[in-house]
Amino acid sequence: MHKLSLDFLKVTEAAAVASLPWVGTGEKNSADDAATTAMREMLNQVNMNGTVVIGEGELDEAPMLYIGEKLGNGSEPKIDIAVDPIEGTTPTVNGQGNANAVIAAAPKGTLLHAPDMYMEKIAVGPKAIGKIDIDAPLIDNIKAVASANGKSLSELNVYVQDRDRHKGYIDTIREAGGKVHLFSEGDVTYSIATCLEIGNVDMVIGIGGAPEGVVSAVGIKCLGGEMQARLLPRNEEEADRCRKMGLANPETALRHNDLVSSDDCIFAATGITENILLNGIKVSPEGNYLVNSVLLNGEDKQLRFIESLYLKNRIA
Ligand code: VTB
Ligand code: MG
Ligand code: MG
Repeated sequence: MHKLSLDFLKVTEAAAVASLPWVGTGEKNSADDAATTAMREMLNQVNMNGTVVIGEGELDEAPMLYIGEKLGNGSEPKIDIAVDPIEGTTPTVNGQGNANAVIAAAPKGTLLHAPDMYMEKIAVGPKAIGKIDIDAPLIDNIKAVASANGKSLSELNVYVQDRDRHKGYIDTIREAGGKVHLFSEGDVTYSIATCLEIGNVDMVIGIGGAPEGVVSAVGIKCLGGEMQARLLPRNEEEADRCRKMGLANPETALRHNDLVSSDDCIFAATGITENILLNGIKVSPEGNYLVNSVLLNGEDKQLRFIESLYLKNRIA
């Protein structure tokens, strides 16, 4: 499986390069279409029997990279794929930072199949594995992570997406003396950062997209951190969609292994616009693109930052 790493790198690079013309245009649909088309084209060239398990939507609502779509040339291995061609469409089309093209893959049957809905998530780095419990009160988790990371509560840096729905979390963290860092978009990047020595991210907590949750869980698995989650169906219809995907109790706690159960997994991300993990694509005066990516796999657990130069006359 890890032998396909470079193929997945090309997939996220293609999606990011295809997004670039849409940076700052305000055209969300066009940006997503361009990235999705490019990602799908590349995925179909990979030697694999792939199935989208986390995609751009369900069969009836997404024309490409929908859940259940078969990808690749059909040869072994059989792979589950989670995609987000643009993780951060809003910042992309608003010309702001925090957008990446991301993908995660793992052997068939080892990734959570989840609809596109909200999910509560906790992500921590390697020092805090075994210390979090999504069923426990947030205050207990904060204290456990501070202690595992060798910090006092006042030294703890918790990253939370800037949304009204997170007021309760923010108040609890601050009342406990912890530092809250609000970010506007892109919880995958911050979740991965919990495992790296950048930004001093001790913990990410909050409610975001379930697709982004599964993609993050793979990246964190590759880096030896931990993630736990809980799907949050907002009505019976959403709960039904979960059940149809095999989740008998949609609101049950999802431990890291429920999100991704194999170590033989791959995570790739390419920067579209600047973020704490990656530089955005830079265009040289000659029109060449400098493209930055991160490539992780759960087998050798190495972290690879890869810089590619897309020459002007080779850019589609
Ligand atoms: C979340 C988060 C993503 O969009 O899905 C968010 O996980 C959507 O939240 O990283 P809102 O509905 O509150 O806007 C991202 O930030 C970007 O896709
Ligand atoms: Mg997206
Ligand atoms: Mg997204």
